[in-house]
Amino acid sequence: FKVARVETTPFDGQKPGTSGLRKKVKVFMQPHYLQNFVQSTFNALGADKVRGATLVVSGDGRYYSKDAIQIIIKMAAANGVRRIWVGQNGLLSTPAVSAVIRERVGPDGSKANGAFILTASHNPGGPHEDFGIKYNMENGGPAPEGITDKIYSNTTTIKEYLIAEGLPDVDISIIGVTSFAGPEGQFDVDVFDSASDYVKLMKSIFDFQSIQKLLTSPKFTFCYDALHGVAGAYAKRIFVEELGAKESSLLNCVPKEDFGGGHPDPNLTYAKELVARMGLGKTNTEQEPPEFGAAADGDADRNMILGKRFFVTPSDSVAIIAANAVQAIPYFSGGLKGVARSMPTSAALDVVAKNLNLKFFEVPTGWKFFGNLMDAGMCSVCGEESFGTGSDHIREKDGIWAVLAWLSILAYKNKDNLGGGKLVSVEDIVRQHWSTYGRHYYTRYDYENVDAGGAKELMAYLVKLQSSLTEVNNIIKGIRSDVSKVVHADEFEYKDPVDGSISKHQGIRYLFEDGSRLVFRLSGTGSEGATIRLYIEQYEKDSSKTGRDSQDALAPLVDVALKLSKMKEFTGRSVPTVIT
Ligand code: VG1
Ligand code: CO
Repeated sequence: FKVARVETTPFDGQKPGTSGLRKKVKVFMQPHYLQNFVQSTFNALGADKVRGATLVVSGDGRYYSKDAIQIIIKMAAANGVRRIWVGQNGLLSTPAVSAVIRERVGPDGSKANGAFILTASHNPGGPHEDFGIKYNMENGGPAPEGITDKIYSNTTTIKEYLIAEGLPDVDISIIGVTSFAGPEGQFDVDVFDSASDYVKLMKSIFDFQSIQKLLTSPKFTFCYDALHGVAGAYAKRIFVEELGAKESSLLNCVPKEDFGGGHPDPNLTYAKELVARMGLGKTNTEQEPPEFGAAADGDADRNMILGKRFFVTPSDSVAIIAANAVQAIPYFSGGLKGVARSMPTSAALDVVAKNLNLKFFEVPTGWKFFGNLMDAGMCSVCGEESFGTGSDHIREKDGIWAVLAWLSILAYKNKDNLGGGKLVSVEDIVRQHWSTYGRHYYTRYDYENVDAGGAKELMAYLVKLQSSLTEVNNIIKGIRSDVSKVVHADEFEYKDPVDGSISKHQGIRYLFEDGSRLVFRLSGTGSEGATIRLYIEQYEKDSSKTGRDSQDALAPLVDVALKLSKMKEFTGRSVPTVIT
């Protein structure tokens, strides 16, 4: 092949958000749009990092992925990349990409230097929905802000990109290496099995035998919903083939370009089928719900954990995993190096860290902030309230890992019960945790796709309000008398303890005297309009009061949050799009 230089002009708005660039497919399909972003990434990395490199290119298989992969292969070849690794059919979950970068050794002994991940995660897919792309580094984690800022600035000045001419499309459905001759030597495209590296890693972390005993016990029933995302490519291999779960326990496990028309977001609103099966929906299933249910998002880095008629909040989930990891998961048997959560995530993990005397960190929203801590050996387990949980086995959150962690805890708690005796359920584990550590009542209100101007004004109003706590408390007193008072308010700012970098404007916090919190943030993953997220939390230490319904318990704080922020006035919405 030959290298062609193609003239181009910048597109507005190619700024990577919380996790890469996400736009409507139609936007991505404009001539040069994807190319500009990819070339801007190569330029941000620098020729010395790109020449001779081995890069992974794959994703959750959403609509436009196959075309995008061919374009990226040709641009990589033209920019002097030595090898491209592609998961079969272009499928690799986000955690699997991270694992492949860190663990896979190519047929010629090569290791990967980075990856383009093609996903818009939990956003819907299809010709009229979203596409996305992000770059991950040599440690397997998302590019840090220093790089994403550089990529963005390159997109505003780009004049040309390089692409291989005369390089045929590569058949990514067939496993094997195809070699091409370029002006600077050989260029290889290596198509490999999407699951095997990831499965191997999971087997090195968990005790598959004890999980298998649980999953095949007649006492235990299991259900996993991939919402037609890429998790399906792993679920069958791991849960059915390795661990002996029944095929019928898999729901929506065939990856589809449009996720079957659904919204591949594992929460109580969008994972309807699973929620109904678990006995949580309004529809009464005649069958007894399974003991355990879980779901994943499009790129399989998120997880929702459910018990029979029981929802585990993600903030509780990470705390419970941290509290049990050393006993239940062989990978952690030597102890935890530390734990971390994102700022809006509830403080349930803080209490565990304090009790177990573990290092603890609070970082801004988005997985990229955990990577530095993990690379420095300061953090083993971390999580976000947004259904993200993971550990230092990779540098992304990991949906299937979280399910295996919960199955490990269940297997451990039931190791003497599977023959006779009552099964310790998901709900038992959570209630036990609350009675030991107290409970953080928690809810998140999302106002999706609101007018961007109104959303900005709301945030500006809240920042301004913070300057007088007296005024804030006067307003609150006028709303309700059964809510404690605000003792501190700020915009969250983070100084990375490893490299000293500072991230500002990471959300507005109102902290109350009794430990309650209200947090307001604008989403950085949407592709249109703005999404406001409101996070509401209240701590209850008294174990006789930890069993309430969370929406009831939080009603006074919700009332305060909505009135204090003038949510309805600014957004025109009287109800949120999603409540979790
Ligand atoms: C959301 C979540 C955040 C998560 C991010 C990426 O970001 O709140 O916790 O890390 O999505 O997850 P935002 O900016 O929209 O609030 V994923 O599964 O979309 O890669
Ligand atoms: Co995701």
